[in-house]
Amino acid sequence: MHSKYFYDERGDYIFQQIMEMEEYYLTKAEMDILSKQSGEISTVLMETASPFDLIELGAGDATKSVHLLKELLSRKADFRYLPIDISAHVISDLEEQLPAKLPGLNIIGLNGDYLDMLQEAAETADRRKVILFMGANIGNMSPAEARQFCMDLKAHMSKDDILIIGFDLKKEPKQILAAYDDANGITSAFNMNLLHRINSELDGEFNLNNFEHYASYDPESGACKSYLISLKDQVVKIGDSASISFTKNEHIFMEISQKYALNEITQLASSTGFMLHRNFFDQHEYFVDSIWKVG
Ligand code: AVJ
Repeated sequence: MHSKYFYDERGDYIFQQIMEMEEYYLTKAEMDILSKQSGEISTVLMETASPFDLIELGAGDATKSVHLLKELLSRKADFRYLPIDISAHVISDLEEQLPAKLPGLNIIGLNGDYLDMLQEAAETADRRKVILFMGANIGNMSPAEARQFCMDLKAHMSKDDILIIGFDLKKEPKQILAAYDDANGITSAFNMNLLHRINSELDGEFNLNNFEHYASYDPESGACKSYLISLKDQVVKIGDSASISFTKNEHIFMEISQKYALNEITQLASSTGFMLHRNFFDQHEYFVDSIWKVG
């Protein structure tokens, strides 16, 4: 299942609720980094004096990047902000709301897939690029997919370009699991929304009561995975011609949220052609925003 299918309007809304959950430490941790260390991050971005495009992959509501944008504006950095998001309304909201919050911000929103839009952004300008890929969005890829994605990013980058990439770190397994198996069932609703989407957009007949959310975390591989488990033998029609049969306890794999150890991040950078320049941690060291440079 490609993670982009989670984020229709309802999915965006449920994800907002996830970010506000007590158990979901990731957003708070990255907010801690951006709110306290945007000054130092800006210094790194401005070490080269030339103008740049700040391209954010999966910008969402940009509540974290706002701190960095503020800092760059106050330092009179010469840059444009190009948020990329798969949700059209996310992009139109940003274009509407950010300039009011951040006077002087030059913003050009791009709605679409990361790499397509990155290509488009690269074609419109020959300025150096700073790419933000935060929020542990890379966690939705398997380690092999993440490696391929970093190589694809690298192929779109040139000398003096910078990548800032957010990883959720391996930590106490119970803490990780709780973030994806919350007491109020919000993560369950996030997953169920995909069945709901199939029902409404593809004329499916999933009965959501016949499935149950199940999350697992494997401290060895760092893979946190979520599934929907069929509660009985059932056949689900989708549209006029398709049907899927499930046996009792059969699983649907929904999502991976991969966790990384620091040495795995260093290894990922170097094996995909980057140089790890600096790591920024939150106060608990739950999360890292890692700055990678192109040779
Ligand atoms: C948006 C990929 C960072 O994996 O933590 C949260 C998505 N899914 N709870 C994550 C998600 C279920 C989230 N990312």
